This record gives sequence, C-alpha cells and structure tokens, in this order.
Amino acid sequence: MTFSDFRSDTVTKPTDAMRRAMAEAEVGDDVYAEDPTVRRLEELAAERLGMEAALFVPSGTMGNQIAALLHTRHGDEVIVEENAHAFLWETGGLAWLAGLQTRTIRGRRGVLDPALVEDAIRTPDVHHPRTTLLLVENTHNFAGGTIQPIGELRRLSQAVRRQGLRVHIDGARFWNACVASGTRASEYAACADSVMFCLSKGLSAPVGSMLVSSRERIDEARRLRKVLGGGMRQAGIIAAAGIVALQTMVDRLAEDHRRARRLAEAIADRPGLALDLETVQTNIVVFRVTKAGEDAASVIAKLKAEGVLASDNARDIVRLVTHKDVGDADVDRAIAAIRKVL
Ligand code: TLP
Repeated sequence: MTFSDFRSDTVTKPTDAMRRAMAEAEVGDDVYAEDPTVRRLEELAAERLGMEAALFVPSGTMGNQIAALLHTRHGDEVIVEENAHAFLWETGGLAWLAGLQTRTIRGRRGVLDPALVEDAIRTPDVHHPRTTLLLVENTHNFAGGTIQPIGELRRLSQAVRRQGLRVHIDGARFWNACVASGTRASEYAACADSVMFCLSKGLSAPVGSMLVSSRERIDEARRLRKVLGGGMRQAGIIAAAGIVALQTMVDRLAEDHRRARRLAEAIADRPGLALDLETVQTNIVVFRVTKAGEDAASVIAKLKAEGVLASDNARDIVRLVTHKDVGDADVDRAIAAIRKVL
C-alpha cells in the first residue's frame, strides 16, 4: 500500500532542483569558515530577516538550545508557553544544557497575554532566579499551527524588553507564519533578539535550520554550536539545498495552508472528534478524539489501515500536517478515512 503521509512536514523529500544544487555545490571546511555555499546561505538568511548574521545548524532543536545558552546564564528563568516545543519536545534541553528553570504560561491558541507574562517576570530578590528570556513559538505547533499576530507580538516584546529580557522566536515554521499572515520576516525579526527557522520542514530541504541574530551573538553562537558537536565540515552539500528552499519554496506554502483548511472544514462536524477551526491558520490540523473507547493511538492505527498516516500530540490529540508531498488526492483520502473512523 502507498501511504498519504500527514505525520509532519519534516517528511518532505528534496526537490530535483535541490538535488542538482547539492551535486554541484562548491564546498570547503565550514569549521574553518571556508565553505562558500554555507556562507551564502547564512548571508541570505540574515538578509531575509533584516538581521546582521546567521548560523547554519543541523536542527531546529540545536538552534533553540544555542539561543537559550546565548541569552541566559545557568540558573536563570525562561518564560515559555506551556505547550511550546522547546519545553515539551526537546528532551528537557533547556534544563539539561542551559541549566534553566522554565516558567510556563498558558496561551490562547498559542498566543501569550503580555499582562500574564509581565506578572511572571521575577523581581530582583536574593531568593529569585533572574528572568532573562522569553521564548515565543511562531507558528505554534501544538496549538495547531497558529500564527503570532504581529501587533500582539510587538506589544509582548516591548513589554518584556523594557524589563531587560531577551526574546527568541522558535520559528520552525516561521515562513508559514509570514506567508499566511502577510507579515514581513523582518517585522517579526524586529520583535526578537534571535530567530531560529527550519529549512527541513515545509521548505523541504533535507537537513538544517538557521539561527539569525546580531553579528556579535552569532560569533558566540558559532562557539556554542561547536561545544554541542554541531560544527560541520563540507556542509555546503546540504546548505545548497537550503538556498534553493529559501529562494523557491516559501510562496508555495500557501498551497499547504489551503489544503489544511479544506481538510479541517470537511471533518470538523464529525461526532467523534472536536476541532477548533480557528486554530487552522497554516498547514497543521489538530483535533481531540472524543469518541468513546478511542484515543489518538487507536485512531492513528485505524487511519493507517486506510493508507493515511497521522501523528499524535498527546494521548487524545491527533495531528495532520500538509506539505509539498501531499496533494489534493491525499487530502480527499484523509477526509474519507477520518469520516469512516470517527
Ligand atoms: N517538530 C517536529 C517534532 O519534533 C514534533 C514536528 O514534526 O513538528 N520547534 C518546533 C516548533 C518544532 O515543531 C520542531 C520540530 C522543532 C522546534 C525542532 O526541530 P528539529 O526537528 O529540526 O530539531
């Protein structure tokens, strides 16, 4: 059986143009800063965000963890939304690697209320950790691919920066947010001290993410990447695909968003699930399984028997992600399968 794979946009395969660029890439030893293709990708990423410099890292996880190390000291406190990937799905790295205590706040569809965040910032006191970082996820994965509206993010960022905090954007799906909201990348970047975005999700590159910030911080981030074992050698081979991703794969994300919307609208009325259509803003559809005797695992197994692969966010939450390698026929198949199962 061939499967329609909605588990994640991470499953996307590189395009022919990427494979050609990889085969032809000019390379050097990037630990010696001698790989011209990596350098081109880093310059392109910095330019797109209107920031000074960027660093090519192997994964989104490493990009977020380097940012946490960069902006904080051991024992500080970081504020994150309670379903943030960096808190839930990065193996406790914020504590393990950066020695941070995490203060979680519940957002509304992934968006934090500035008043609640300000209340959570610690006052100077010998008993208190220092709150030094706010981490914002855009789009918010487990909230259903929701966008941080630029006006709200500006207010939030101003409020915490006034109190001396730094802001990091986990933009694993940063370009989905830009395309869906019409917000320029540089407008989002202006709200942050660093931005991580992934090339390996909807943009379909095989490997890699970018950490973007000031020149001085990126110089330090390069040392932090080395200590984490992320210094790569002839990395131009994979950076070449990243360049193609940034240059040619951003605008088409709108197609993924349209398909996610069609999928969600076709299943929202099923009695066996609960789906908040307002969360379906980009390429992710999440729903809660409400049918008696079923949970996410059992539903995912039944969908698989119909040729449709989905993933789970929690015991009763199913997630379907649209991307370049699922088309309209795959969406039709997913709709039929879900309508049969729930
Ligand atoms: N997300 C993956 C899984 O880990 C869940 C996915 O399939 O969605 N930030 C966010 C918001 C992410 O969604 C992810 C990956 C990361 C960071 C980490 O990126 P990688 O996988 O490149 O380390």
